[in-house]
Amino acid sequence: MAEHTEAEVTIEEREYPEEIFLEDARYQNLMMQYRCAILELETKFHVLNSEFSLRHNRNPIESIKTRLKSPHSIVEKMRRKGWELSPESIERNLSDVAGVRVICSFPEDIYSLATLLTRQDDIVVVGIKDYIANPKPNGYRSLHLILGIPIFLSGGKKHMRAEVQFRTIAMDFWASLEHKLKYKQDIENAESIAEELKACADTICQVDYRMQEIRRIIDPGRVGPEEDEEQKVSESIWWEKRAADIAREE
Ligand code: 0O2
Repeated sequence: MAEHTEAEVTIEEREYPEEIFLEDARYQNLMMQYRCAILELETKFHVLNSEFSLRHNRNPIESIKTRLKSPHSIVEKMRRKGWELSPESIERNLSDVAGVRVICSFPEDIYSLATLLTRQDDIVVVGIKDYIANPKPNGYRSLHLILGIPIFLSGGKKHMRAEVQFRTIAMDFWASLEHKLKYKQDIENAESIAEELKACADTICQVDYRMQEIRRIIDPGRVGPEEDEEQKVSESIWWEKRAADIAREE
């Protein structure tokens, strides 16, 4: 086990342990590295969006939201999980300090983008949670990837873990409202509201796929339908295989 410095021993006893992120250069360095991973990912998505828009004559990405987990949330999660608080432990245990949310126009864009991104040879796929193929019981849908992203520092290359969430506009609309409602603890009829939210999620999902069908009819894009279908089939097979490989490695 790594030796504890004086700062790490006392930090657990502090009233506001998150202050260590302002005081200790090692924490500042770690957060800087996560910020770099976010920048690298953002650039990769901008490049993919530009290329996709040239090839298919439309932008698959509606918007990109990024967030660096706050020191307060990091400390809270490390405590909740019973993990020691140190820069090494944060890096080893947390996958969501760097977060990127990619909002796509249509469900098929999610898989196309995720495939194109994870095929890049400098990216390591650490984990996949496909809540679109397997929605959560409450109706939550998104594709989550945990990735190792290379960042290039003066001392050399290093991979940082980051969480990427892919959603359609409709899935994001539902998740944002559901997230807000979660914090309203004093709701009456919580059970029927949960059922209603689940029904909304299912309706939203149907609308997503109906809109996708409409788009295919009115705007097949520059790529011919046969080529498009062929590419989609090979992507879904590749995706299934990749998820199975990752699960086996875990
Ligand atoms: P924030 O502020 O969005 O980051 P873990 O992160 O490992 O402790 P878990 O459940 O294994 O927890 O991770 P998972 O399933 O990948 O989900 C993590 C994130 O997905 C959440 O982050 C949310 O952003 C989103 N998410 C997952 N489930 C739901 C859901 O039911 N509703 C909504 N609205 N969002 C969800 P955080 O940590 O909650 O916060």
